[in-house]
Amino acid sequence: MVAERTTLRDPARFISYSLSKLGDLRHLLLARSHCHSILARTNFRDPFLNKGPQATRSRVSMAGLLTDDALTEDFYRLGYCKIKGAIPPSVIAEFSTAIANDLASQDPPIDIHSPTTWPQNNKTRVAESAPTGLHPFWPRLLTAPKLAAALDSIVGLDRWELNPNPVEPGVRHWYCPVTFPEQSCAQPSASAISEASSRPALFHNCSTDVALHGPITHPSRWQPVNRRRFLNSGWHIDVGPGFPNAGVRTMAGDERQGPVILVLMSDCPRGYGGTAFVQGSHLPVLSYLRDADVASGGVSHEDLNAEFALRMRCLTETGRVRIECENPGEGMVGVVQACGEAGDVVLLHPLVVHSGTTNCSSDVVRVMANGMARMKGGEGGEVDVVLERSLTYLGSGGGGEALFEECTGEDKKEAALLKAKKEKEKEKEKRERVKRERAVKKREKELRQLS
Ligand SMILES: O=C(O)CCC(=O)C(=O)O
Repeated sequence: MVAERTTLRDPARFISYSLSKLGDLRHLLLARSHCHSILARTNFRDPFLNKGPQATRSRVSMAGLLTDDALTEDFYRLGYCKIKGAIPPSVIAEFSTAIANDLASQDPPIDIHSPTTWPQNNKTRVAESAPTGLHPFWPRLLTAPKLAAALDSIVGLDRWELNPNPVEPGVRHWYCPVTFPEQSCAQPSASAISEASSRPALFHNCSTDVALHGPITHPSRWQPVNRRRFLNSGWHIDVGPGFPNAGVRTMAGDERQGPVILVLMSDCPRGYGGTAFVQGSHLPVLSYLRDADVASGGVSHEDLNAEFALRMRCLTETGRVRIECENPGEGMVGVVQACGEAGDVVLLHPLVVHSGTTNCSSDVVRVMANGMARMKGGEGGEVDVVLERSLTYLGSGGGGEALFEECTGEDKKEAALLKAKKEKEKEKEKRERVKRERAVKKREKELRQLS
């Protein structure tokens, strides 16, 4: 009775309650979320979860760290938040040793401290490790208090859990991409890597950075790339451990698709290979997912991913993706990088579009542990809290608005034209280089004959 009286005093809960009598839980949640998303624009605080857009309270604690409320606000509005010093140094040290030992046992073995053993070709820039659940650091990693407090605030008390990797081969909950410096990968064929690294740089840097005119390996010139350094091909949304690519995503969510957890295992300043993400991109993805859910009961993960990879390609190839930009301007999207110190954690919204990047340091290997929180069902059996809460942030201006636009035929045409133009320019540069090299050789030969 008390619960019902409380419900009746609150409009959002009243709608929920009434619709619940109709029975369809998924559509009930959507209806309530629509209601919240209207109220969100008037700075509504969600009484159900006691959270929502807010700007009045201090964002910083006495210790100078972001409060859990501020982290939650960043997570839902921008699509990410950073928890400084979340993982104790001793855990980082043990986890790092496990990764190093794992790489040393691979074929060919990689010694993380010895550049001559690092990948020596320009095909892949990343080695992968996934230490098994046998290591003793797992419980301390998975119960780290700052991380737990942030997840309690973002997802809700008792609505998430973290799992270690399995002891035997199986679905891994964590994997660690180890990204080697571009320059070291360049050995022994400098020309091969400069060719690979100079794939058309179509991104705009926000700052008027002089280093833009410097070498492509300068840290300010980092770029989002896939494993094989193809620019613009690494953008994706995480599928979640064990969730099939062809599986259908809906607004009901899935326990395998909670917040993405990036643990920085090495210090990662700007340009040192940190994950790149599109600020605010979770909101257009969410809106697409909601529409697909209403129209046809959801969308497969691979189709969702392909749709937003294509939108990123269109935006990039029409010059509307800006690097290191929190306020990219109308019609543009801003890309930011997960930077920080070993032990910091960056939490990404499960729908954020993100990518690996080039490691432009001269000799620092980027080590990161990438996991995902598992969602736990609530009393009514519903799994997802994050998607539902995110709906209240639609229209809150977190950035990424340009991603709401589908690629138009014109965009696609323009992108194709730009691509063709770039390729022509590259061909021309190559022809001129060959011509210059031939001229030098000819001259050298003449000089040799003269002497
Ligand atoms: O290497 C990175 O920073 C990105 C990794 C990533 O996004 C992924 O594998 O899902």
